[in-house]
Amino acid sequence: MTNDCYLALGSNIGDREYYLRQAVCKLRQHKSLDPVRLSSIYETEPVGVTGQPAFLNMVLHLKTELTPGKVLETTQSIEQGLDRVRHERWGPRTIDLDILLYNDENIKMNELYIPHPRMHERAFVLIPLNEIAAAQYVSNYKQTIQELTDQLSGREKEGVRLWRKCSGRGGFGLFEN
Ligand code: A4P
Ligand code: MG
Repeated sequence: MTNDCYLALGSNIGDREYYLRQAVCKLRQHKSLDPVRLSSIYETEPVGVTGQPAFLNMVLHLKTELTPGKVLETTQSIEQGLDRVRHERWGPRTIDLDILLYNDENIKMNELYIPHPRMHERAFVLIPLNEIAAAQYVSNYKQTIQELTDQLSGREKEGVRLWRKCSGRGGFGLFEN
């Protein structure tokens, strides 16, 4: 499969690890998606709407033949299948699947912005992404993921704590059904 795509996964309701695991399983089962690398799982303080439970966040690198629009359709249908109910923006959720990067393309469609518009300032995205894609250059920001991560403040980094180490191909063992 020819295109490189990075997804961010987040959960802060119910059995958070279960929802992450289910989402990874469903992505692996899709015939046009080939997940190749996982980050570790991090526990993170909520950003945006505070006063909600802590999140588990991770990042996944996958290869795909799907267009970005089709990847979004797929991730949204996986969210629906995992009890995702949309109440308030940035509010609590069983599972959130965001597309971070698709190759090094800049995409601005009605319902789809890639790179994800807030990824460059979010420790809960950059720290896991830096674990698996530090050297990845993002033209939109004219910087690598490592450089973006280095610009996070100490306070932002403190809000992101390693929760379970499971990066690399071997990490998929944790996500078998
Ligand atoms: N959309 C546009 N671009 C994209 C993209 N690149 N990937 C559209 C996915 N979706 C994209 O998303 C709203 C709309 O964004 C969709 O209809 C889609 O067409 P949503 O998932 O329904 O709602 P949301 O997740 O509440 O909004 P959004 O904008 O994705 O929120 P964020 O910015 O992802 O923030 N704190 C911690 N610690 N960890 C988190 O994971 N997540 C959020 C959500 C806030 N605070 C958090 C975390
Ligand atoms: Mg989202």
